Amino acid sequence: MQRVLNVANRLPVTIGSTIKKSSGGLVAALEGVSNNHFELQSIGWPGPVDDTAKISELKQTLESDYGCIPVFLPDELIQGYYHGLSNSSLWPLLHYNRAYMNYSDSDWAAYCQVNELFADAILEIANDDDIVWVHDYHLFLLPSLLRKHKPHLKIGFFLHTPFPSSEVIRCHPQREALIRGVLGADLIGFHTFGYLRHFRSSALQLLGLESDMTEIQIGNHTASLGIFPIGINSASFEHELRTTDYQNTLAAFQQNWAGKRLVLSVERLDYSKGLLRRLSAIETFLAGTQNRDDVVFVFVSVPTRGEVKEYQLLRERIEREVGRINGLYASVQNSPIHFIHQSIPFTELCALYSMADVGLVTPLVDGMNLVAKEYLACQDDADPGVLVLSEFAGAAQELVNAIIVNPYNKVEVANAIDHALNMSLEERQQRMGYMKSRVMQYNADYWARSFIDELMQSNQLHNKPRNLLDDEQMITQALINHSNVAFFLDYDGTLREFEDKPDDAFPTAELHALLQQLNKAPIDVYIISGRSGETLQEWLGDYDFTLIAEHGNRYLAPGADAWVSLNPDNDFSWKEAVREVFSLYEGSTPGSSIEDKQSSVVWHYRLSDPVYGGWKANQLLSDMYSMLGNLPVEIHHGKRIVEASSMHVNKGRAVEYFMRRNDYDAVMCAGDDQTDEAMFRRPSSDNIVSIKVGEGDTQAANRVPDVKQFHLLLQRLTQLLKKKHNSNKAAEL
Ligand code: GDG
Repeated sequence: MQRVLNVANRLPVTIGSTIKKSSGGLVAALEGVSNNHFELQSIGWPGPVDDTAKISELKQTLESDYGCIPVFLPDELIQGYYHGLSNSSLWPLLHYNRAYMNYSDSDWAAYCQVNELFADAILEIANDDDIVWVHDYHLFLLPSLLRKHKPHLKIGFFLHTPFPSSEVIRCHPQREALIRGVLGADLIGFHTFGYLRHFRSSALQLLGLESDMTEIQIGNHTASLGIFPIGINSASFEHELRTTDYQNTLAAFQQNWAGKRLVLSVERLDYSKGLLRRLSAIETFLAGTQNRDDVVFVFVSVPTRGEVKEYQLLRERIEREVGRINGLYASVQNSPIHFIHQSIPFTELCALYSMADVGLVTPLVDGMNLVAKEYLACQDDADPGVLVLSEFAGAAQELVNAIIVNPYNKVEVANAIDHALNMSLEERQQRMGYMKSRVMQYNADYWARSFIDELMQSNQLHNKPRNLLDDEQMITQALINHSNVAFFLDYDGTLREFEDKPDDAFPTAELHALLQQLNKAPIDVYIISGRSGETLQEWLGDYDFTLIAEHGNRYLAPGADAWVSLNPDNDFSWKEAVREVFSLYEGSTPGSSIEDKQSSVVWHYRLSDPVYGGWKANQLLSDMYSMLGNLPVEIHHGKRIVEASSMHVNKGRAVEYFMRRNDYDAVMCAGDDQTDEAMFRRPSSDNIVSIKVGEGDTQAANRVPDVKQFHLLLQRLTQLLKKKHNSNKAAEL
């Protein structure tokens, strides 16, 4: 049976004088999956342990009796990792609350350390064929930490909260590390398409990655994105509603509130749940109704995160408001708001769900909101209640027959309460039917199974060049055992990292040091770039390299004065028409610019918004394809550029030309973008080594992850070549 290591911040047990299984939504969700299809093992923090002497005994019991692998966390880390970074900086931002974000470097250090501790615990037990499923924002860094040590492990990540707009998540001081961390997963799941879209555009904007709608490529790895709206454990509600305990509780509640209409809200006392706004809407409703003595608003507000200041203040404000509203609108017969600030047993919760005339669920922002679904599951089909649901809960995407409200509009919410309390039986039944059957069908079991199924199928189907960091020997053998060797090296993105402005990407001192080594090595070096001849000559003219400019349009031999054309065609009249179209796009895309080269015209959008820029680039490409007709022009979509260049020119032809002329025994071609693929598209042969630098699909046979690693590879190769050359010379003597 497939083993699934299910990793969440908390283990599904509570440790007190005895160990109790907790009954949270996630635990219940995964129980069904575990029984039927997978062997499930939970990994997480068991909560604070008072008697540290008992840790090893506890570990054994948790493993053998509960299938749980505990990650014990020292007290000093809990504050920073859990109350600090997770709940005081990530939670508020994920819920669009910039003002509540409190960040400190020491919290971040604790968060990193705890993510490492989780990684250690998993790596200790994980086999290559296990699935690891990581849950939620406490463990954003974990997927990449695992991937680093076990590249073939199947890793899934599910985010239970919303993912906000990139304008919000970018406020976090560690935004890049957080997103990079999650991208180590094979599959990243969200409740809604909106969250997926925000995550994708944040990854593009903050990390400068390229992606299509449901996949993000990072280095050699592809992370797939998917939508998996979580469901409830429907079976446990069906079961509970049949118990006598439940029947008795329901009867007692009905007697207690006889003759009253009940409006129910259930949640953790959290600012994202919109309690204060709801109280204000209730006040508006009470002020406008004739029958206020007939209605009771029951608030079940479970205490949460009492260690965080914002939650303490919120609780005080809510208690004050409840007191004030009750003072204003209570009568001898009724007190309108019944505020319960504690967790209630599951049976009581079900009885409340079942008897409530209205489920009032009005979060300001909520990943999904299971309460809305649980309320529906407990409703009687013959005489159902009405769900009033915030448009900002993920659940609103699915529960479209609820009365959908804007929780910030107190008059709208007050009217919705009134509408719900006065709705006809026929309309209530109509609305309830579809929603309830959906909630019962697309339940937690369905959710977990569909996520795991997709994760199992998420295969890295892309062309997989060999990672040179894993195996360098093959190429060193191919290159050093020959005497007549040439390196064809692209410049931007291969020898030099990108800069926002192309002119700033001149060779650094570190690159010059490397080029000097290359200059002394017993090889012919070609710098083959899309840049103009002038720029290449200015930056690299002092070396004994052949400079090939404008994607192979012309070259300058070492020590020569004049550039030589490789282009058999001298008609560039097409450039004018192309420039005209490009300038329309320059005008309508802020941050973009046009570069005019001898044999090509380039539209750069490196400084534009990546999503908008990418969209305009696609438009430009389709305009160009329809405009070019029989013109001798080729269009390339490179890294944040669209380039129109002469058809008779490409890097592959230039390499071909020099290989034929100089009859090389072995050749290395290295590059990073689409224009370099022309060099890689050559018949494969043992002594032609093609290397893609960085991410993205390629026809190259090898890959190194980035410019830095490529530099290191070049250093090692030149040393080996020099050594070999010297020993050959010594042998000749
Ligand atoms: C996060 C996301 C997403 C509440 N009071 C009592 C009680 N509960 C149970 C409910 C429900 C759960 O707690 C609350 O789940 P929600 O989904 O409403 O909200 P979060 O806790 O914020 O959960 C959320 C969820 O993760 C799943 O992905 O939907 O958006 O924020 O199951 O029944 N249970 C009992 N007594 C109570 O007093 N027994």
